[in-house]
Amino acid sequence: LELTIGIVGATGVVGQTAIDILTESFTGFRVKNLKLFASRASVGKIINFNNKKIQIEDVNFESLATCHVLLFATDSKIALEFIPKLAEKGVLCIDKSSAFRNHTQVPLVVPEINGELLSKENMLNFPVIASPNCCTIPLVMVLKPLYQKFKLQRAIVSTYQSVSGAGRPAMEVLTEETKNFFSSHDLACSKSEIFPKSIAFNVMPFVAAILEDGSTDEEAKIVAETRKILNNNLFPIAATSVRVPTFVGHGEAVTLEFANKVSIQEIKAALSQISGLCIIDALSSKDEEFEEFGEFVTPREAHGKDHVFVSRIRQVECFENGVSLWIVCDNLRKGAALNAIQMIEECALNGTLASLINK
Ligand code: 2RA
Repeated sequence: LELTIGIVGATGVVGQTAIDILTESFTGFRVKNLKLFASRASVGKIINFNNKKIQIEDVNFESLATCHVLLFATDSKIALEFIPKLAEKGVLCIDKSSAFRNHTQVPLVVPEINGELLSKENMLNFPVIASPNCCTIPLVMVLKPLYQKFKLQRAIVSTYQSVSGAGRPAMEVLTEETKNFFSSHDLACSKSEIFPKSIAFNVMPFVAAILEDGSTDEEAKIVAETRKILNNNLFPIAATSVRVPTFVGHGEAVTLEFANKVSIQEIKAALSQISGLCIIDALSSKDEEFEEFGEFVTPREAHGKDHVFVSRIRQVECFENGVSLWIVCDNLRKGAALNAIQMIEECALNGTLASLINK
């Protein structure tokens, strides 16, 4: 399929990662035209894509409606304003914001886990797909197969989220605060435009806003989205989201409780069936690409990679059948842009896009 693809929010870190990924080749579709949309400050800027120069346009309905597929890497406000009208025109809209994630008619998709939701029957009426939060994506790639196979009863998650999750300005804050420390040895814990306290040489149990029940917005998203993807609105899960001074790559420490005893070998066997997921520990055999990772993977090593990596799988005694593990992935790639682009691939291969185009 030859597609005109648009990226809304093209100058942000997720938008730029999507542009980079789209230079690669895919099964089922080819990018015939790429259209880039961003806020007024970036309009007219030129971006190179596959030896073509593309000028950034403002976010306007007429031009958006000429695309076959749109990837929204914007805030919820823009997504809510444009997506319903574009979907009505038959444009496949993939939304990276949280605007539609809890919408009952909109599938929340990680293609390796529940890509079957992107069937023609599901998508033709309202062609909108939500991509989960950057912590939910790697988490459900581990949880869903274990939930289906071994009666997973409970999950406790602590995240270690890099600053790129809060966008490029947050990466600049970390750089500036780090430089200031080395030039003035100033360790005052001061507020910035992005973070309520210093992020350099610090960690913050505070991602996004605090809600009435004392949890944060990010924690509530991880809980609600995981439950939606597991198809169990009551699944017992607790999340603590922590911002750490790393640039790219989110880590998650996860403890699970199963109804029955499950061996580490059984867990590894179940996870090794999931494409895009890679177990790295001292005992599992590794393909050559990941040999240098040794016994565990860190966010810096995951940066630029497409896989979700799982390390440190071990039995723990806090529950009768408890298992703990460590997950890491590139939050801008599989946690955001790559997950969205894999949905285009899925919709090209399963005939959804062809039906939308011929509608
Ligand atoms: C963060 N999860 O890391 C958010 C980005 N969507 O801040």
